[in-house]
Amino acid sequence: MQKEKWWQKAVVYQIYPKSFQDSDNDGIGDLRGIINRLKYIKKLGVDVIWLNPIYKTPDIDGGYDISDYQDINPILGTMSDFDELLKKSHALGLKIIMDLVVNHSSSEHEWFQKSIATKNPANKYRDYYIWRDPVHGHEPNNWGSFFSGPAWTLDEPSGQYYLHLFAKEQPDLNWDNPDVRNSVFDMMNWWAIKGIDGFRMDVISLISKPDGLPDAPVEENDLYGNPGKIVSNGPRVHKYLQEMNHKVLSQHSWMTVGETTGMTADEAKKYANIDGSELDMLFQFEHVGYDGNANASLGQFSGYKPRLKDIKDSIVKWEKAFDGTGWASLYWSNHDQPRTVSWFGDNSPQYLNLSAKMLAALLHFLQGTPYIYQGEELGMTNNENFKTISQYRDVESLNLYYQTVQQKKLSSSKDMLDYLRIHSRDNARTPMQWDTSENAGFSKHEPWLEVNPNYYQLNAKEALDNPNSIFYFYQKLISLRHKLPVITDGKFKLVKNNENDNQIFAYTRTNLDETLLIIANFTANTLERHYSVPKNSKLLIQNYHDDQSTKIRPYEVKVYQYATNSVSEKMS
Ligand code: TEU
Repeated sequence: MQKEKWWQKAVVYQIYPKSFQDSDNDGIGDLRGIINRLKYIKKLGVDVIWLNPIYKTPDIDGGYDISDYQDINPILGTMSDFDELLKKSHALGLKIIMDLVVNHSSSEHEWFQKSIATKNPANKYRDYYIWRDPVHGHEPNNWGSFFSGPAWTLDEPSGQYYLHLFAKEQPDLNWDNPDVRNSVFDMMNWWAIKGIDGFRMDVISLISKPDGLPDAPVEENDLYGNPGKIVSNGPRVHKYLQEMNHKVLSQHSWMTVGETTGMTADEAKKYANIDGSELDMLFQFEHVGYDGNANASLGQFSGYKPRLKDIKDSIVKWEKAFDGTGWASLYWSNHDQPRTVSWFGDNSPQYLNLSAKMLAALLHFLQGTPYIYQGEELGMTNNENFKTISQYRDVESLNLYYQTVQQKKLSSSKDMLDYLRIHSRDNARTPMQWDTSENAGFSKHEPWLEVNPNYYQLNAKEALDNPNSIFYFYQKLISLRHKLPVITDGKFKLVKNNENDNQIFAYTRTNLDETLLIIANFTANTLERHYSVPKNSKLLIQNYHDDQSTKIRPYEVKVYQYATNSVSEKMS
């Protein structure tokens, strides 16, 4: 058994700074806004804050297009604001991890500006990015960008194309160039000296492109090949991450989490191996990617609720995959996903509180490090008031809308708006709802993205005044994780015969001393189930006020705790 690492007991709170709290009333959240809300975060009880990118950026993609990795976006504040945020967080016992976005930079980054200036081989920056000659007068291969259109843009003066897996303003860095790697590692060490506590690494599974950049498979109805299929887990990705580990990560007691698309369990174990040779853990997307596949050509944008069976199979698969060999990140949502309670739960007034708590408990008793996305602790929902395309700001949603409408993939643009209302990334990015004052207490200025009108009922002030709130439920889950070793080290097991239950998720966590039995109803129906619970067991946490034993009410979750050796005296 390896020695426990600090991040194995930690809970992370994710902040999307533009939407958290505006301190200077320009309509955009900022670092001083976060400083002003540290007490709130501390009250929730989390250990770590993950900040989405706060660096200098033209902000084409929510700051995931960085023009200076060692400077702060002036709209969010200054470097001295950042230093103060770090110092004040540390004083409260909160660690800070930053976003590391190095698969690509912004096209306004000095490296790219020098790269595009001339193709003369004496220009060392040309090779910082991925440039290729046209093939038969066209793009070098058939890859499409994840944000619609081709993944190549022609630079007319030099006659070459550069690669961008995301927007054309996000050129991909050439990780095969050792100068690029060393520049990135130096930059990471510069942040280490500042005293940060780790990095979340954006699309890190995409950094090593396949040799020869071959064409990618084209899905039905698509104009371009999907590079996701062949770029993820490229030939040298582990070599580069081991080099990063050697030159940077191993020198610090950080936590690192890789965002990895296109992940398999075998690959994942290489990235997040417990031997510490690469990263500590990773985000994989399987459990958030189910949607009933109503319209395959729209991929993630089809709007059908996921089935519990799929989610369960995926969670079980990943818990087992990492058991004793790696470590999982546990999350329902982030800045790219719909709101947890709207997608996985039921955001009707009747069931919002119950289903948000059920989802919280189900996730927080799993093995791994849980992440809470800002506002999830309040049960913030998708914005059902998004009705026209002009209300959206997200580049992915806008590009998809215009491409779909242009290509007439859907019968009407209204269908696309329906899809966006369910799945657009802007659902997660609406401003944090603090109280019932103007703009939910987020800003006195009109916010950069409109506030969800449900803030009158759903806000932090209301939650803090209500002992039955979702906020206090999360607070309790976090404190249980800190107190009970079984939540960190217990073996995960699905309850017998639960595999095919499409309504209830029931599992146990067991260590030598104690066992937890988690029973969660994913439906709005009252169900009858018989689980064996030892006589002397205690109800550790629940979202109803009493226990009706075999009756499991709508979205009910209950967690029993008992001594592991009492299992033998079980009664039905
Ligand atoms: O997201 C990577 C990623 O896989 C996205 O394409 C994701 O699948 C999609 O946004 C879901 O709707 C990361 C960041 O989290 C995202 O915000 C950035 O836009 C992207 O990388 C590019 O840096």
